Amino acid sequence: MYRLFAQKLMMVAFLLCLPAGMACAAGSGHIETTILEIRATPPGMTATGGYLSITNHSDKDERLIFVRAPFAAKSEIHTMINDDGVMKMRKLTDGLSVGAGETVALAPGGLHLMFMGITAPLTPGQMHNVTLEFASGAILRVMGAVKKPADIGGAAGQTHDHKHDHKHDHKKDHKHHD
Ligand SMILES: [Cu+2]
Repeated sequence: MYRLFAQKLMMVAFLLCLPAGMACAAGSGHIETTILEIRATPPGMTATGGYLSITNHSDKDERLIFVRAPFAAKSEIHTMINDDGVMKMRKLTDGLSVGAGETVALAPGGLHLMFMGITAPLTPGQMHNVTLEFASGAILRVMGAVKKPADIGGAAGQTHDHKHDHKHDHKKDHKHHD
């Protein structure tokens, strides 16, 4: 009887964690994110990028170590490096550091979540939950909105001048190979 009650309590605790951008681990709530923007994919394209900002409100350094998306076989954290004048994507094998009190922005042309092994096209307007796991044990379920490439980052006050650069970067992203 008591055990059943405890299970119910845990269920309630779990359900309370569901709203997007709320951290779920015991004693956390220290991580906040913007809505995740996922780049739409045309049919046949199996990899795409996701962008959001992550803020660590605590006084301890935090690290994003794992990403899970229901629509992708594999999700990674990538950065862009300049390799002799050629921009290339690199997996962050040790995760993404978010220092105490810091905000890290993932945006086209730089840091991004890389979703691979996508079997069905992601079309603008779709919403998908994506799970972010941090080194402290904090687990965050964020709401991901699929958007056209031109619409990504629009809320951040991008100008028309930047659009050219973004398209350029997207092409590079598409060349992603394992
Ligand atoms: Cu990538």
